[in-house]
Order: sequence, then C-alpha cells, then structure tokens
Amino acid sequence: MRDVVVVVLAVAATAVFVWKKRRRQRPPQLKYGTAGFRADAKLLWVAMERVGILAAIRGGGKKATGVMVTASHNPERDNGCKIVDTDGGMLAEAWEGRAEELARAPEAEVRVPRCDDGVVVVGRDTRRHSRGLADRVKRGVARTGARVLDVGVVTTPQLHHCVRELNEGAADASDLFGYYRKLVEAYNRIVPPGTPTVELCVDCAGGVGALAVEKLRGLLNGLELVAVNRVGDVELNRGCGAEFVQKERKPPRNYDPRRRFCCIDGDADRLVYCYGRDFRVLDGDKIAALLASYLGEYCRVGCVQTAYANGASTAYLSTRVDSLATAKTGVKHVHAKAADIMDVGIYFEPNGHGTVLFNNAKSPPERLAPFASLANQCVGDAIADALLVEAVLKLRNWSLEDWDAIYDDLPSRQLKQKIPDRALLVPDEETESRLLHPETLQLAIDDLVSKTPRGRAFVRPSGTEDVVRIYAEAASQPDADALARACQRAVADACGGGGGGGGI
Ligand code: 16G
Ligand code: MG
Repeated sequence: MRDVVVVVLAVAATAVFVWKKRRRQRPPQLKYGTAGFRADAKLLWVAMERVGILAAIRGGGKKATGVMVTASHNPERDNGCKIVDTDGGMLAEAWEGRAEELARAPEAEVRVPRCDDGVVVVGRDTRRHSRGLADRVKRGVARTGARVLDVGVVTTPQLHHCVRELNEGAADASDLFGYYRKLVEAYNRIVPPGTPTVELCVDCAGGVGALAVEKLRGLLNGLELVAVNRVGDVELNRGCGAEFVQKERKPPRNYDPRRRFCCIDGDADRLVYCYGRDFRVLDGDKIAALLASYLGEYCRVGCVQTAYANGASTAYLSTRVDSLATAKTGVKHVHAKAADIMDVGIYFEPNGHGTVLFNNAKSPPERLAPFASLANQCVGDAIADALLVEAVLKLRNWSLEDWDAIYDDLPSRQLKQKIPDRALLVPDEETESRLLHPETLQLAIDDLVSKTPRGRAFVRPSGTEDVVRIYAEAASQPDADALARACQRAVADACGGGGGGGGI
C-alpha cells in the first residue's frame, strides 16, 4: 500500500514539474490591453516575471519605473499589471508591443540585459494572488540587476506618484508620507479650518482604497471620510465600487441613502458619486463639468472626453470651456490629449477615470495653486478627485442635488456582445466611434441612429474583455434601449455572434 502511495505521489510530482516546465517554455499569448495585461491570475505567472524585466529595461538602467499588480475593477479571480513609465504616467504605447513579445516568448528566447543602476517600484492591490505575482515581478527585475523598491499594498495612483517623485529627485517615496502630506496640505489650503464638517462615505469596493481613506481620517478641514466596503467586508468589486455603480446604475452594497456617498474601484483610480432614495449617479462626465465650470472662472480650460461621454455633458461643456476634444477610450489617450490643451486640461471618462492637468504647472494662477498640488498629475486618482470635488462643492456652497442639476443626462444604454473574433471590428483611430470595417455594419448602425429621435450609437471592440461594446443614447429611455438592442443584433448578424449578449 505504501509503495502505491509513493508511486502515485511521484507520478503527480512529475506531472506538475512537466506542466510547469511547459508553461515556462510556451507562456500564454497575452495581449497588452487598454491598461496593461489582464487575465485570469493563473495565466500570469510567466508574464509577471517578464514584466519585471521589461520595466527595468524601460528605465534604461538609470531611471525609476513601476509595476502595479492589479486587475482594477475586474473580479477577484482576475489579476494583471499596469506598467508605470519614467514620467509617472502609463507605459508609452511604443513599448506595448515589446511588453507583449517578452511576455509571450519561450524562456529560451529571452535575453536579459544588465540594468544595474535602475529602480523598479513594485506595488500590489489586495487580491490574494497579488503578493505571489508581485514576487514574480521582483524576480524578473532581479534578473536584470536593477533594484526593487517594494511599496507593498498601495493604490495605483500612489504607485504612479512614487515613480514620479523618485525621478524628480526624492530619496525615497515608499512610505507615501509625501503623497498624503501633499493631499492634506493642498485641500486644507482651499478649505479653511472651522468649515462645517461634512461626512463622506467612500465605497471602497472591498479594495485597497480603504487604506488611503483611513489614513486621511481626521486630517481634512470640514471633511470626515468614512471607508465603507473595506477589505474583507465584501468580495472585491462585487455588487459595489465605481464600475458596478456606474454601469449597473444600482446602489452599492451597504449603501445608505441618508448619507453622502462616493464609490471608487478596486485599485482606487476611478470615482463616481451617488445619492438619494431614487438613486442618482454623478459620473465622470459630471465631475468634469463641475471642475471645468469652477476652474474656467480663473483660467483657460480645455476638456477631453471619450465617445462614451453623455451627449448632454458634451453640450454643457461646449459652452463653458475654451476647447473640447474627443479621444479614444483609455487613460493613456485622454491623458495625452489633455496634457496638450489650454492652461488646464481636464479629462474624465464617464466610468470615473480622470484628473485635472495643470499644463503650465510652474505658474498656475495664485488661486489655483492648491488645486494644482491636489490633482494627481500622473493619472486619475479617485481619492485626490474626491477631495477636488468636495473642495469645489464647498466653495460653491452646493449640495449633491445642486451639482446634479447643472444638466440632465440623456437616457443611454450600454450592452455587450460576444463574437467569435472581435478583431473583425476596426474602429476609426481618432475617437473609436465609427467602424472602418465592416462598412456594412457601420451603415446599418447609421440607419438605426437616423430613425431614433436624438439618437447616437456606436460599437467598438473592448480592450479589456473578449466582447464588443455597444453604446446608445436617445431622447427617451425606451428609445435608447431599443437602439442599443438593434445595434447588438446588427453586430451579431454581421460578425456571427451567437448568444453572449448581455447588459453592460
Ligand atoms: C481600462 C482603462 C479605462 C477604460 C477602460 C475601457 C486605464 C487605466 N483604464 O479600464 O480608461 O475606460 O479600460 O475598457 O486606462 P474597454 O476597452 O473594455 O471598454
Ligand atoms: Mg482601476
């Protein structure tokens, strides 16, 4: 009997060894999507080591870069990474192909250069597999000779901040002391002591944002932050958080209509607000409108939206900002355009990703200097954005209802459709709101839109999920729903999608 057990164990151990070896030799063919690699965590072990190597190479052996292990608002079982470039922003697009090649290469083909004086800042979210995956990133960095600066569990914007600080000469930014000090000092310069206190519940989606919220408690003039849906209270991003609330338009878990609420996502780079018993959502478009209308009183403001922006927000902004542009979906696209527009460039996607860029940061108008320190200049930061919103609401003496009333959203609907190959759909390069291919599908959508009062609709392949996204808006909710469903059928007919259709 003992012999049988020994043989079975030996066979199992050999099978695991062979499987692991094969996985190293032929890693999964991952794609660098809208915001980095993202997949079921089990598929990422090899890729993470390669990402560590790539981040060190990108630093050129001199500068700091970063790797954040997170799958943001995705379900707990997924993981991924965001690579942070030397300026603290997202990895330059020209390097994405290289990252893909390296992540997919068989081990025997990987050449590892020396990057002895480089630093790679490694951070992670609260997922249970994030620590192990971060260890793989560190192992990759170590293979190049670069130094690892492990900042542990942090929000994505905090990691971006650390990289930027290091490259701007900070000796060490890993304790995040400078990050919190900057937020608190800037906010308290805008809102004086003695201001009546407002409580703001932050739905943290069960993720890392709760740690940042706790750190800020008791430090802000007239603002008491309360972390709701902390790590362990709920399953990560399930039935809560910015993505759920913005897409489903449903209250997050532990919502209380009597309290003021905002919702962030699993890595704290998205923010939306919500309120009331009839559950109203103030999304990224409304945040952009609030900030643009205030800042526009003091300087020239430009705003960047994506095709998902609600038509009513575009109409509102078009009369209040000095320049209004549309970019492709994804922070890297909107950020780049906003950095190149007017004195102040504001970008927000409706899903809550966004920030305010002070493009002449060395000399913002006196009154706006604290706003320039408060707004994260690297990437959207849910916590910093909540402080910006609260500061402007206080300066205006506005309630959430007052803010909500600045314009009424046009009714809209988002759906998704699975098709055998989403690469069949080729959207335009400028805004991703028209299909260059298949032309017949675009013509069918044009026809549906032309028959819908105040209709607008587009479809685009997702960069983070294996689906095609459908967006429609119209004068009434039934019309928006009908237009979205008709576009979904047109996609399925043109591309052979069977089933797989669904909400958002
Ligand atoms: C990622 C992007 C977000 C974009 C979304 C679109 C970053 C940091 N995040 O979450 O900006 O709105 O993808 O997803 O860039 P989709 O391509 O699946 O529609
Ligand atoms: Mg996120």
